[in-house]
Amino acid sequence: MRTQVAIIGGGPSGLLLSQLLHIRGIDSVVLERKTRDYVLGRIRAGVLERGLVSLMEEAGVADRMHREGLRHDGTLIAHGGDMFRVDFARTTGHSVMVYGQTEVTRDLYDAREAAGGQIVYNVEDVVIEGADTDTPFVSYTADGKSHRLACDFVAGCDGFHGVSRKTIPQDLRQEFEKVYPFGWLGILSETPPVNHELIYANSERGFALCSMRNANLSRYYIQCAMTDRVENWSDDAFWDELKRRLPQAAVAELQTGPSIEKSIAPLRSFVCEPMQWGRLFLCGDAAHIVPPTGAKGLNTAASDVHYLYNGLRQFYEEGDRSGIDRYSERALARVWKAERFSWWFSSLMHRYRDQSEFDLRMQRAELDFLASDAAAQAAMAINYVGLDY
Ligand code: FAS
Ligand code: PHB
Repeated sequence: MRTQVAIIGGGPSGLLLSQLLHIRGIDSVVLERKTRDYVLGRIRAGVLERGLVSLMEEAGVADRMHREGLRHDGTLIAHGGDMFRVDFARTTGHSVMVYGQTEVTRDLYDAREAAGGQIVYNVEDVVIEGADTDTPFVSYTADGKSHRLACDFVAGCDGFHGVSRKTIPQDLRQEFEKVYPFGWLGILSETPPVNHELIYANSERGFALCSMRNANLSRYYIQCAMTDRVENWSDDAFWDELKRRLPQAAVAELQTGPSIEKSIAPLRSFVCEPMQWGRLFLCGDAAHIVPPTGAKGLNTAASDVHYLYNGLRQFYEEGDRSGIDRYSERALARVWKAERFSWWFSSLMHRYRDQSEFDLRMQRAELDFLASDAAAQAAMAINYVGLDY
């Protein structure tokens, strides 16, 4: 079998790239380890930057997002029992779109399958060969048979635990990592959101986040120990702890109910440099990870896809290699800014066991500065709605 671009991974990165390439008549094959339903069953991101909204429009998959997504012009930040609002629209002229990653991925799967896109599910034993030559290929097993997919380029969109990053020789890779000493316990409940916008809370008991998917589907998180286990948390225990971490004005509006999903996610910052090797290009979680505090994981995957898609488009349409030759340099310039914002916002909003009294005073001073200074809020807002590509 042969294609122009072999895409490893059928998550949002791989599917968005495949759909954008399809729109420009560039052929790709997506190799996905799991089934479509398994991928759609993972509850992940909830907030889309303006750049990802535009890419969904460019990919022709934005109709349902615009119908069902929620435009948010700001967010609330709670600390010390009080709350203040950061107004994205007034300070940046932009908003964010609240529309779950599950729905983004579903729209992309539907579009690829409607267009007859080639997606191979349940692949195993994926090996990327000859990435540093002009004739790369991908070998894999599917339905018990061995396959060989010849291609011009390979897009490694297979997430943090995939094979693509490890295909780059270790002596050519530099990896940067920070593991946070806590995790996020998240639940999904069929209840009305506590507020029409998100609430990020820094309380003396730890971080909490009130988010949503739609008018009757809420997503809540509380900071938990990295050794914590989801079976240690009954629904009642979760709701009681969430209430302890929110201001009374929010608690008064909170509607609780049974969880329909409950999971703990570890938090880490991670970047692999470079994000390309020969004709292999890493996109999304295959190359970088952020703590979800700043809602940058999915959105930084999208900016990678923007740079790679345009580089490949220029190569095929104009014979211009500059976009693909500079992919890693261009993607990393924005990746590191997203890493910084995610690290800054995580450091601001979480409580660390080893924080000294001085550290706590610094955190409170930073929150007071953000609460009271328009320039500080504008700096947060432009990072939150998404920096330019
Ligand atoms: P993904 O991991 O989504 O997709 C990679 C795909 O590759 C998967 O479908 C996998 O099955 C497949 N794959 C892996 N190895 C393979 C192989 N060898 N062969 C073929 N296929 C292979 N981001 C936010 O912005 N907000 C959040 O709240 C948030 N919460 C998160 C919670 C969790 C538990 C996790 C893990 C991540 C969270 N993220 C969040 C980040 C998340 O949204 C990612 O940024 C996003 O899924 C990145 O998309 P992809 O790069 O496509 O990677
Ligand atoms: C979510 O809705 O899952 C979500 C929203 C904002 C974040 C993280 C997660 O910063």
